[in-house]
Amino acid sequence: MKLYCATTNSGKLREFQMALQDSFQVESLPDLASIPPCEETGTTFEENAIQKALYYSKHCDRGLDQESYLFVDDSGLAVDALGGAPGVYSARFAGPNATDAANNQLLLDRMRGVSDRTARFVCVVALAESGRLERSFRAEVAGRITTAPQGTNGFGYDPLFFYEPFECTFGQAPLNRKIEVSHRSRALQAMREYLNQPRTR
Ligand code: ITT
Repeated sequence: MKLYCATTNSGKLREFQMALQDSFQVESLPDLASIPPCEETGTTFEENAIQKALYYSKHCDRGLDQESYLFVDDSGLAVDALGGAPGVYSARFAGPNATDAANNQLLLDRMRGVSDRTARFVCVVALAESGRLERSFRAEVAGRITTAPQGTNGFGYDPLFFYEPFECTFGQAPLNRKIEVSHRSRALQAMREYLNQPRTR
């Protein structure tokens, strides 16, 4: 089965393709660059994921394969000592169009002197077809925030996210190891199991 995805984040796209490569052909929605970006006005990952999935899947019925779903992910970092921030604002923590480096620096500034450094990455994957929501899938992975960036793998907050079982940050772990345990791959695994079940459409 072919699955279309819609994301403007190349780090996510790489992980989608890696995590699903054994089961599905994952392709970026054709003409994504010409579609105005979806506004994300929700206050939860679920709301934003569903908003994006419904928006982009409406563009999916123009000449694409009949039996194709589109999925998106809305994800972010929730830091306990910051009351769950940056949360749904993770991509724009340091302002609209903020770079990963600026977001990471702001997070380090906010966490200076804070002893409780527990955090989690959260991902909600929403699956839709022609403007109709099929289902959404949520997953998390727990870690803690370092006091300086470590590693250059991955994207976003990966260099600041220490994952105890690996004894290193996601920025230091090879991508294939992150993909075994991450919030994104767990949510995608739930979607894979759902799509592999017999169902009526
Ligand atoms: P799309 O909406 O186009 O998919 P986006 O980057 O704006 O791209 P989100 O609104 O879901 O996506 O924001 C996700 C942000 O959360 C992302 O930019 C990172 O800052 C952070 N994030 C999510 N997953 C991450 C991961 O696996 N590693 C590091 N940072 C992550």
